[in-house]
Parts: sequence; structure tokens; C-alpha cells
Amino acid sequence: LQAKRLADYRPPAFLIPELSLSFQLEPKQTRVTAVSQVKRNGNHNEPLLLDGDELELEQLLVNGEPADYRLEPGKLLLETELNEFELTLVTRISPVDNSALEGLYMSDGAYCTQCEAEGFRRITYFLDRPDVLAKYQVRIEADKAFPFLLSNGNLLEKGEMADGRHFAVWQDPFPKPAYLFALVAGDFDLLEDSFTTRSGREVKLQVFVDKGNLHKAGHAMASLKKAMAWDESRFDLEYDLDIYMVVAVDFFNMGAMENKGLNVFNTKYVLADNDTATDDDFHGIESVIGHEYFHNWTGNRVTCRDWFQLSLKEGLTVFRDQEFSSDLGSRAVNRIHAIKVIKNQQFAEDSGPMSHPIRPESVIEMNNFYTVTVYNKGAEVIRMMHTLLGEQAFQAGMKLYFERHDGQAVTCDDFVAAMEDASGKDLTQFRLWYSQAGTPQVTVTDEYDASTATYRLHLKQFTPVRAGEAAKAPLHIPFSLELLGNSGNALVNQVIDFTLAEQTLEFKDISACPIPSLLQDFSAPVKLKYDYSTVQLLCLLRHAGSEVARWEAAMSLFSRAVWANVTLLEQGQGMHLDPRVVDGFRGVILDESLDKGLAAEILKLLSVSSLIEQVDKVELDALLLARDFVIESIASGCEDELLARYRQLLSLDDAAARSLKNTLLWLLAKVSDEYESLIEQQFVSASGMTDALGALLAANDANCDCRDALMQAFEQRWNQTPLVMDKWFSLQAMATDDEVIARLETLLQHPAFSLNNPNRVRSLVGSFAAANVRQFHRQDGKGYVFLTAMLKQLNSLNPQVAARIITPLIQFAKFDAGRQAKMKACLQELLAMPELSRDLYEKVSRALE
Ligand code: BAL
Ligand code: ZN
Repeated sequence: LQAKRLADYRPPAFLIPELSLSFQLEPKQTRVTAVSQVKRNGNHNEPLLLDGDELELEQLLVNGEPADYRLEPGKLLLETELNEFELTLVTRISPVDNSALEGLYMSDGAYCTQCEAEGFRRITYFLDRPDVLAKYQVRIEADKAFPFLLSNGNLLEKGEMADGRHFAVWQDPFPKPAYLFALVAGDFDLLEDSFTTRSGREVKLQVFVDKGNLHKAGHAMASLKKAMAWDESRFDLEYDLDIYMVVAVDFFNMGAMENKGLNVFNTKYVLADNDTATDDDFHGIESVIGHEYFHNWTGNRVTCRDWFQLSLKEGLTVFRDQEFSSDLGSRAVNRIHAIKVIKNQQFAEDSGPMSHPIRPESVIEMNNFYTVTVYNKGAEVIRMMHTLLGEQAFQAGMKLYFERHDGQAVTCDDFVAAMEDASGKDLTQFRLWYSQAGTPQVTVTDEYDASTATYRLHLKQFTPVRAGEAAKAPLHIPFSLELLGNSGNALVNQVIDFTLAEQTLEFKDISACPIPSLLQDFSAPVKLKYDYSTVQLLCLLRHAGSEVARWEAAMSLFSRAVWANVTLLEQGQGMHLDPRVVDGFRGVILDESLDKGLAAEILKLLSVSSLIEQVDKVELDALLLARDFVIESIASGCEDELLARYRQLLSLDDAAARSLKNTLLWLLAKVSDEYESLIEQQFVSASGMTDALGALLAANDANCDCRDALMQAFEQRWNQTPLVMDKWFSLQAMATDDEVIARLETLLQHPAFSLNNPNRVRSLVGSFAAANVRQFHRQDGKGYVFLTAMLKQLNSLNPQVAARIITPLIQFAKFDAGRQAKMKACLQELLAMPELSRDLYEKVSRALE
């Protein structure tokens, strides 16, 4: 299988400025007529080469006349000397057989599409690349059993046809690449509202949901209105069509899709009410609704020249959705969530076989590059520019970017150039963040000279090189730091341009050795090494000016305690926890002035996978024992305080209080089975899903005796509500006992489970592999075998989902030889499959290289 390379980019040989599509929808035999106005681009005599996949071609006409053509795998080739012509193509497709959920498919009886990245070629032959922008007119004909016929833009016309059918015609005035095309036909409940833009235009807002779910659409609608207002006030960006539609579907590979004027969403990011959705779900909906809306400018009005530039729209739009959440809610808690994604997932990706720069250079299957690197590290790169330039210059850069590129398909470099030109800041070295993969390591040492009252910080940076990679150059790192005096007072607070491999910072008039708070707010996506003492960390936990830095200090206290116990175990000694660490966490439980959401984040401590990311090699069995020991020691040491604070929080009714309360319950469950009654009581009396799930999580993680009964009660209540059953499947997958795999195998037959539905697969199989480190990495290899069996089935059903959930199996390098051998054997088995999809092939072959 051939990889595509960024270096091979050439402008398209032809353009298609206008496209008229006509769909005669039938589940097995949909007829698509595509009329393209084709224009040669430049002076050449190359043939027209269109992309196409899984299509049955019925007719091809050039200017209304039959013409010769050739079909090659994935391509249609038309030799022509014409410079401008009308190309008519009639193809047939079968939406009901489309289990890959790319192109036109059926989700629970409704037709819908997903065209990003390269799904449009499964609808008709076309120049399916983002730098070919066309104005679309779309006619949809269907049985009246599908009352809503939707596409991008404005509705031009609708009407009745013979034989119980009807039609609608849509026109999108904005030229767009094929990946932003969308069609939906189905029967829905509809929530309508409107938004008046700053300039006084009225926009109709519509949220379409499955019948019976209207009462769960309100939060998505409210979030959409907030997003529209926020983009006007913070980014000076107004919506541009008269209608904005969101359709929620059950079967969806991604979270949502920003098709122009017609977003298609996974139901997970639309449907919510207090009984069925947690506070985190509500937050997730607000964030994804915002994300897709913000794409209207960063992605749709200005799009990507080629798919290597994906981070141009995704990194920027994630940054924008993070800022939206932070302006509306707790900035510190939102920042902590973003940092966790980088430290737990992106660092893992960057040290594994799929490591790539935020602008990849070589791709076999584009769907494999919708990654935490392109999205989340991409957002960190935008955030660093924001830090370096400041809000005002950054906004000037955004304005210039839109002035220069509205309506165009451009590159990451064009974005940086706009930032550079608007601010006057030289970003030459900064551009390396786009081309260099890997996680830079920043090592800091310090010295204090009392005789001259001078404090020095020595900074070193280097980025590890993987086999076959060239040496990596120093990056332009915005390095944010605070120096604290002995009483916790701030002496210095600044952002340094750290650009050299080694750099020394000197601070004068410092009367005593300060405590440095380094890389505050995670000012760059790097691994920081500084040898903190326990006393320093305890001081930072209490006094750092940044709430995020306080959280970082607590996480360092916790992880140092875990690794110290791993060492004790390896030396055959008994485990031990410094009582000052327990005192530090006790202080957090008792501190009523601390934001409750922040306290919850601190007391959640760290997952096994984030601990694994801190080291190059891991003895997993020792790590699991040590982490359990430290958590149980903190919980037991603070038992009285945990219980008292838990009881105090029972009367409060806001999301931050619930988050803290549930974290305390999770810790109490680790103390002893004495607290099972508390768990049961919370479960029974829960006034919403957050508390019910909080109780279940505590019981599940501590493997309480009450777990099975609670799980059964939950299942009985919710077995008709798929999104809630996803939570139940996920809990089953994350159970800690040794029987979990046997239970998962049985659950594959559960009436609410289906391997065809990505949400179900992600909750049962994906959660097991990604979040149940203990059981997935069992020494006997049964976890790997279970995942491999699932991947073999998903390979043909839905390769995109298969390639998503394989991730933990290819990240084997840190584990011991025994586990590595078992993981590699599974990968070899996959590689030997006769019909291995491109999606899996790319990941498996890179892992085994
Ligand atoms: N463009 C794919 C979904 C998203 O990132 O919004
Ligand atoms: Zn996006």
C-alpha cells in the first residue's frame, strides 16, 4: 500500500467550480446523478482523474454525449482535450450495506452522510480533495416515510412526486470542498429556535433528534446559541447563512461533523437530560457543539489545501473550543482536562509507532490522522502562539488570516505567516513545531548565590529521536515561570522565549532561595524535569499563583510517592508513604476556599496510563501495587476528613460540588467495605445521572460486594436507552477483577450491544483496551487476544473504528519482554489477515517495523 506524501503535493489538474447532485434515495439502490462543470487548471494535457470507491457506474456523459473512460482501482480516468466541459455521472450505491459509515449510509432508518476525510468518493466520482471548491445544488428524492430531506445551504424548493415520494432542492452559496457536503433524510423530532446576529440577521436554528427525544435537545440548542454569541464577542466572527441545522444520529464514527450549515452529530454529543446525562456529558455537548460551530470560520470559510494541513483547522478549532469552555466555566479545570489529554494520550502517541508531527508528512489512510497529535497538540501549538503574541496581537493575526484567505484552501504556513505579519513577532523557529514530531524534554537545574542575591535557572531542551529520524533542532518554547518566596509570595512571574538547546536565566535581588513554579499552566507541550523536594511541592500546592500549578504540584507529590514505592518493591522492601504527602492531600480536602472542581481534579490523582507516560520502561505489576498502595494510604490517612467533607457536600447541588463529592466517595470506597452502605445510599437516592454513576464507579473500581446488584439495577432501568447503556458497558469493561474478559465475551451477545454501532464498540471494547490497564495487560495475554478477536471482526465491518481502538496494542515499547512478545504475536496475526484494511495495515505495519 502506497503512502501519500506532503512533498508530492501538486495543485489539481482540473477544477470543478459547480456541482449539481441529484439523489434518488433507496436503501439498497440509491441513484446519484452528478453534473460537474469541469475546467482545466493551467496549461497542460493531463487526463481528468477522479476518485471513486465502492461505486457502480451506470452512465458517463461529456457535454451530454457518451465518452470513453477507464476505471482503475479507486479512480476513473477520462482522456480529453477539452478545457471546459460538463461531466454527467450516474452511479449506484447501497446505503444499507455501508457498515463503514463513510459516504452515504443508513443510521437506524435514516439516511445520512459522512464525507470527511475521503468519504465523498463513495457517493460519486469526483476530485475528492479539499483544494477543489464547488458551489453545490442538491436535489433529494425519497419516500415520504422520510419527511425531512436536508442538505447544505438554503432550501430552494420542495414538493410532491408520484408514488408517495417527495423532493427537496438545496443550494449552498458558499463554495466548499467535497468533505463538507452533507445529506440527511429521515423522520425526526425537531427543536427550533433562532439567533439574531450582531448585525441583526435572524438565523433559524434547528436540532433534529430521534423521535421521542425532543426533551433531550434543549442543552444542545442552548449551547449553540452561546457558541454563536461567544464567537462574535471574542473572535468578531458572525454566522453567514440564514439557517443552521444539527442532526443527531446513533451510528457515527466521530463525535460530530461540521458540514456547512448541516452538522451531523453523534447522539452522544446532543442528547442530554438530568436523568440520563452526567455533568461531564453536558460539558462535552457544549464543547462539541461549540467546536463544530467554530469550524464555520476555521475550517469551512478557510479550509485546508490538503489533508496534511488538517491541524490548520483542527488545532485552531480545538483551541477555540477550549477557550469557549474556559470563558464560560472554570479556566483551571478546563486547562487541567486539556493537559491530561496531552500527558496521557498525546505523549503516548508521540513515543509510539504512530508518532507524527502536527503536520504529518506521509499518510496511508487519512482517517488514521484524526489524532490527539493533530487535534490536541495542534491546539497547544496555537495556544503557544497566543502566549507569545498576547490576545490582542493574536486576534489581529486572526483578522489578517481571514482577510487574506476567506474562501480559500490554505496551509498551516499561511496561518503562521498571518500571525507573524500582524504581530511583527518572528516565528521562523516556532514553525518547527509543525514539522518536528516527538515530545521535547526540558531539564531544569538551579542555583542560588546568597552573596550576590542571585538566582539562576539552567534550562536544557532536547527532543528524543526515533529509529530512522534525523536529529531534532531546539524549539521556540514559551516558558512560563513564577518564583515564590519562602512565605509563598510571588517574586517573579514571566514568560521566557526559550529558543536555545541550553539557556540560563538570571534573577537579581532575590533575598533567599526561591521555589520555582516551572512551565506554569503547561505553557508548552513538553516533558519537564526538575528535582523538586517534598517541601517545595507542598509549598507550591498551597501557594502557587496558578491553580493549574497547584494541581501539577499535587500530581508530582503523588507520582513521586508511587515511583518511590515501585523502587521499594523492586528492592524487596515494604511499601511506605511519607506522612507529609498525606498531610498535603488532607489540606486539599479541608480547604473550603479552594474551587471544588479544582479540589476534585487534585483528588482524582493519576491514572495508571498517565504514570506509565512518565517513564521509558515500566514494571507494570509493581506499578499497579504501588499506585494502589499510595491511593489507599492517602484515603485511609484522610478517612475522617473525607467522610466529613462528603457529608457536607451532600446538600449542595452544583456540578463542581458533585464532582468533588463523587471523588471523595471513590476514595472512601478504597478505605474499607464499611462505606458500601454510603455507595448504595447515594445510588438509590441519586437525583441525576452524575450521582448514580459516581456511586457505580466507586463500587466498580473498589470491586465492592454491592457492585453486581447495583449494576443489575442500573441495567434494568436503562436497557432501552442506548447512550446510558454505553456507560454501563464501559463500567463492565473497566471492572478490576479477573473475570472481566469472560463477562465481556458474554456481553457481546447483550441485546443492547451491536458491533455495528461505534458507540457500543467504543464503550465495551475501546474502554477495556484503553482504560483497563490492569486487565488489558494481564500477564497471560488474554486481554490482547480479546481485543485482537474484536479487531478481526471490525476490520471488515468498520475499519475506521477498528484502527481507533487498536491504539493500546501498538504502544508496547514500555512493557516487559513477556508482554511485548504477546502483543507483537497478536499484531502479526492481524498483519497476516488476507483482507486487512488500509486503516489497520498502516498502524500494524508501523508497529512491527
Ligand atoms: N472534522 C471532523 C470532526 C471535527 O473535528 O469537528
Ligand atoms: Zn474539528
